[in-house]
Amino acid sequence: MSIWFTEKQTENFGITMKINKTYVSEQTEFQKLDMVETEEFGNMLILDGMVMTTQKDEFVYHEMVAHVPLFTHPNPKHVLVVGGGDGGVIREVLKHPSVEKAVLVEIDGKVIEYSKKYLPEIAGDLENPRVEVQVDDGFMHIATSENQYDVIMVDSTEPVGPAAKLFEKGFYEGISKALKEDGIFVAQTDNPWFTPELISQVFSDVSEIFPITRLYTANIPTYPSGLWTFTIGSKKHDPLEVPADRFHEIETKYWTPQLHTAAFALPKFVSDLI
Ligand code: AG3
Repeated sequence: MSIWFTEKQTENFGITMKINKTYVSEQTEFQKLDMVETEEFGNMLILDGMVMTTQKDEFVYHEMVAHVPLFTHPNPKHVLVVGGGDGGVIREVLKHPSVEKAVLVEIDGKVIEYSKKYLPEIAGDLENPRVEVQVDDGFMHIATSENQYDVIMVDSTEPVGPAAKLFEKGFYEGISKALKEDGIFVAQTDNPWFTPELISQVFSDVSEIFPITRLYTANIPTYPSGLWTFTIGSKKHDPLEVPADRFHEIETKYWTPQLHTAAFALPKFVSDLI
């Protein structure tokens, strides 16, 4: 008998994977956390029934969250990751030698603990001396930071449960305050097939606060619809005007200098949302 996991991505549609082993299945202080081994995608972290990351396709999301804003900024030194307790974004951030300090503020310490144990190639860099890990509420961290960061990355879950307030306009206002005068932020903003209104809403909120607002996409097979979006808000630097010589050598599996720009070319039904 084999065991299958389904994430119901909408009321009527889901993704199903064969599970070889369940390592963890527990209710943390904040959410339901499952860590499993899948046959097709390796070990996988699930929060509140939603796929967060898998060993096989994690590189797409983590590279695209980190490298697009970090190459857009001419000299990112001080970086904040909100959420992202699996450590994947941090691993990519550390590939940029200009980054002196990367702060990770994750609300759920259990995500960090189990990622270190079952997703070591994703979480391995959380111990790096350039990284400061805080188990804390990212919303509060933002609300109490001023003029501190060059780049902020919001690596949240979906706008339900603990992450709901990370999709509100007030949060983006806080981010703007927490950023330095030429700061940039990026947030994962779900997919255009099942949550088009969310993309439109976030884009419109962010563009009321940041002079440069852009949407880009990446292909992530285990996320709803596979077509994932990211929204950038920037005070000064435009991700579409990065001088070619800024792209230094970096080891990646998805991101390339060509893709940095190409990711902003949107299908018509997606550009119609913004
Ligand atoms: N954070 C965004 C995951 C959203 C996936 N949504 C879903 N499966 N319904 C990913 C965390 C990776 N560091």
